[in-house]
Amino acid sequence: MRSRAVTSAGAGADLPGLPSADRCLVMGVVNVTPDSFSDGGDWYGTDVAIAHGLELIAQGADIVDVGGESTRPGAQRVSEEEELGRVGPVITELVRAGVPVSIDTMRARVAEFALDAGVHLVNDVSGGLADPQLPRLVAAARVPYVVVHWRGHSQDMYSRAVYDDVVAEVRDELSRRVDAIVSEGVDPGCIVVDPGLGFGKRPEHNWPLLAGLAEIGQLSGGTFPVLVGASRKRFLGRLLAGPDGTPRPFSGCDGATVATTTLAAAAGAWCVRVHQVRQNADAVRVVAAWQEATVDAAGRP
Ligand code: PMM
Repeated sequence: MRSRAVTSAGAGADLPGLPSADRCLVMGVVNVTPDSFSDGGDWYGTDVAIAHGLELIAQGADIVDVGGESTRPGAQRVSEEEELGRVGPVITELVRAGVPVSIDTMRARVAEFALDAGVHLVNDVSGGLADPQLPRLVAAARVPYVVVHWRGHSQDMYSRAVYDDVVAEVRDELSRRVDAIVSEGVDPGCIVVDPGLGFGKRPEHNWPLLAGLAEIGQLSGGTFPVLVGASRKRFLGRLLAGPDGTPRPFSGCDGATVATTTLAAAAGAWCVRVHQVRQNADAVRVVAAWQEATVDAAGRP
């Protein structure tokens, strides 16, 4: 399939050390935690986590995101030692197996271990706010860095979920974070931005952000690739609530996740972060074929 130009939300962007494709990439999630929102406990153990990471690659993931700390609303933090003990052996083995690995952490020490082990990307859901040492470490390692919009830790994230214009505010706050991170030495060409769906956002805040993805990547310093993490999040369960208002459990939200992947890919997102890889990997390929046919149709006399 011929390559497309980089879009307003960064699809097709080449980031150092990561796979590049003429479509939206798929990041498969391995949460090595007992308490993550949708898969807590499923991959909580070194061997099951490694096997799951390899399985996600077999299903079509381009990158595997390994995390050892739950960020579900209300979650308490785990110690650094605990987090390292959960992710360390999993990262080491997946890197050894040749998997493009992302470390999902807010801690410099965990990122440092992961970078020494050879991870390809640092995914910091606090956008450099939780641990000020983290951006400098990423700058020295020269790896891609996902800067997520964040207003504080999960224990009380909803108290900060107040917006007049959520898209403009998320974009402005991300812009300030990107400026700060670049001033710490991170190469702008390594930065990916993420609106942080569900992080300090109520269900109604996530929809304008999904609809405004192209804007999210347009920051003061230029155009940045956009990562979207909508997979199985509560706002989907709320949308699909039963007649009595009970939210649909996450296990019934995979179809809705594929729909968000399709929309994000069509809007030009660089990558989607998902728990169920196969269907989402199919969806990004459908969007790429559709986009190519759209370009061809536009060129017809
Ligand atoms: N969401 C979660 C964890 N890590 N990383 C990025 N970049 N973007 C996200 O939206 C994101 C993330 C929480 O999801 P989970 O605990 O259900 O996997």
